[in-house]
Amino acid sequence: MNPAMNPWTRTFENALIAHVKSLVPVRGVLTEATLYALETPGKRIRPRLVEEASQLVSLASRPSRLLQFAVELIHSFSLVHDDLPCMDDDDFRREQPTVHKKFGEAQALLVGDLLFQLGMQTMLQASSQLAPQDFIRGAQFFTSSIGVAGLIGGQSTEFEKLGDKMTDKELLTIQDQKTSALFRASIITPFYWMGIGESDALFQDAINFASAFGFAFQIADDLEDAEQDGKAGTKNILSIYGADQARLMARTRLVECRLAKNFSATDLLLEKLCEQA
Ligand code: GRG
Repeated sequence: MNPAMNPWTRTFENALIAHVKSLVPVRGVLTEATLYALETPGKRIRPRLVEEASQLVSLASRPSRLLQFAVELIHSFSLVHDDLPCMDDDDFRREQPTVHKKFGEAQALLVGDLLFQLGMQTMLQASSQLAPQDFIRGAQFFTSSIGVAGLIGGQSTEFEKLGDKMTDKELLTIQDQKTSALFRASIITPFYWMGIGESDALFQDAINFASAFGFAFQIADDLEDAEQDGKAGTKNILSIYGADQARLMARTRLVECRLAKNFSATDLLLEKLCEQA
């Protein structure tokens, strides 16, 4: 099943676009290019994880929705910047021309910046509906997942180590920061926003699931890449463990998580890890 086709995803996408239009009244190339980046058909896995984590902890629908928008805006920022010539230099994303191919490099850089700003603004909008202490703890966790120990830091270390002999441990840390950190933010921020912290067993279950999910997601993504363009020589989890062992580890780690069945994306991932067997 293409998750982009399910009704939840369609409703989410319509709501996201309406939300962004309400925040960006000025029309021009920057707005057009930003909407283009958001409208290309993504899987919307992270907001779906927010939705299901919110149900687990009974977070109200308004702050949950705002967090879903925020995480997708941040994810979109990272994709637009990651595609730039100075980064991964990709011409296509989601089978459509990348933002810099369609609108030029300078605008694409600014689109990424704007998506980042909109993500932060949106996350802040949830503050009025939450206890201040809970909001701040969640907001700190959320923003840390983007920063130096999160996706921006992971990307930077990857460039720093490029060409160097990266150790297995370094690679696993980079991938945890680049990929798992935003999944953890999607699942854990609702917990903090409901006043549930580290001392709670459910919180620990959620951390375990989020990290296992990130690990399995990265392996599924690497398997897909290997199938499509067989980037031999690139160090990744497959080159450490071998494809079969990596697939088995990912599946085992995921199904052993107590919360695995609470998140619909688990099945999607297990399906992907099987398809490629
Ligand atoms: C801060 C510039 C910058 C980059 C951060 C997230 C990231 C690092 C780079 C994106 C490229 C990449 C391969 C990241 C690993 C995570 C990943 C596979 C992202 C793609 O996520 P999907 O599959 O994408 O959820 P869709 O298109 O469905 O939204």
